[in-house]
Amino acid sequence: MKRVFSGIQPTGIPHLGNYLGAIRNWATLQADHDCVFCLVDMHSLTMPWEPETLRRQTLGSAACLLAAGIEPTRLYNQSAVSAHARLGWIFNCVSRLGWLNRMTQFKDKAGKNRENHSAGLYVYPNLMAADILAFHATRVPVGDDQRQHIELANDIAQKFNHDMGTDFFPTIEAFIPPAAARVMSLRDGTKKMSKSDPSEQSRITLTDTADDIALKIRRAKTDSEPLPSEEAGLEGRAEARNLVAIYAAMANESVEAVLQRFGGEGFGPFKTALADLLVESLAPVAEETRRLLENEDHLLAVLRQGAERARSISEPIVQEAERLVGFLR
Ligand code: AQP
Repeated sequence: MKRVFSGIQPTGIPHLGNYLGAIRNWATLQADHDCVFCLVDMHSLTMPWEPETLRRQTLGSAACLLAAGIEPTRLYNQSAVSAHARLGWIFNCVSRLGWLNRMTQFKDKAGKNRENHSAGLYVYPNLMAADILAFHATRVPVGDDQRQHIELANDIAQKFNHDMGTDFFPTIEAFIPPAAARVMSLRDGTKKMSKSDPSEQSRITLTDTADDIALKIRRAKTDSEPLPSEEAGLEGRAEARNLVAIYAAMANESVEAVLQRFGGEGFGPFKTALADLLVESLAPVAEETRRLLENEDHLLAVLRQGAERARSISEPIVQEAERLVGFLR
């Protein structure tokens, strides 16, 4: 059985992009993969953070994932398992500055004011490689935005193997869902939907009520043209494309099929149908999340149990990596 590793930053409540790009696939993969799912709280320190908010959001994210169908024993938070930090440091020393300089996510997140960002943001992809390889995971379900980081993780694994004269680390395969691989902001179809976008209206979260969802979809930016009947008609219409792609992904239909149904109409009826579809799938997740959040002790116990399992898998792997680099035990 192939091992899957995937993580999500507890930098906010998971949103529709996280759901379609990651969480929904995680839930499906559990049936026939050995899955390890991680709340990557160490990655959350790469951008400015507030301790109490991080604590609250880690619990909130745990509740959302469990409500979305993640099995409790497969979930834990990264900082509770030391294998991540230990292998992350080794990879900091294997990875090359030239490789990190090419990472577009660093450029996007750091913007023009690079000198002021944390060193953690810069070496984030090295820790992500360690997250995966500490478990010898070979399949990593991620959104399209993470493709470059997976390629870097493979470069690190190969260089480690080459330098240490071993074939210890396996090759990782990014598992990118074809539909809605990148969900865009509801306010700007050229920006990805993100937890850190200051506008609440830019994203649908997994704790939104049915009313929140309906309102956000009603207010979602569109243009004044009717929907086209063919995919080519979405060219240059980023917001329309995004909403149609979301509908297609949620309904498990092709974009063409959605346009055949709604093409030629204005956005009104389409938005109503999209809101209904989203409410039907996401409102029960939000309700279950709220229920789980009422019992913080239970959530903490679930994470502790998940961390124990994660330790039992990663500890022998990271100890072997430490032996290979020449550390004494
Ligand atoms: N908009 C998106 N569309 C599709 N997939 C997405 N993912 C994130 N945003 C989208 C996928 O969700 C998983 C977890 O992502 P993450 O939270 O660890 O990091 P991120 O990509 O940095 O997500 P955000 O929302 O943009 O967080 P902030 O604002 O904190 O940086 C990943 O598999 C990712 O591909």
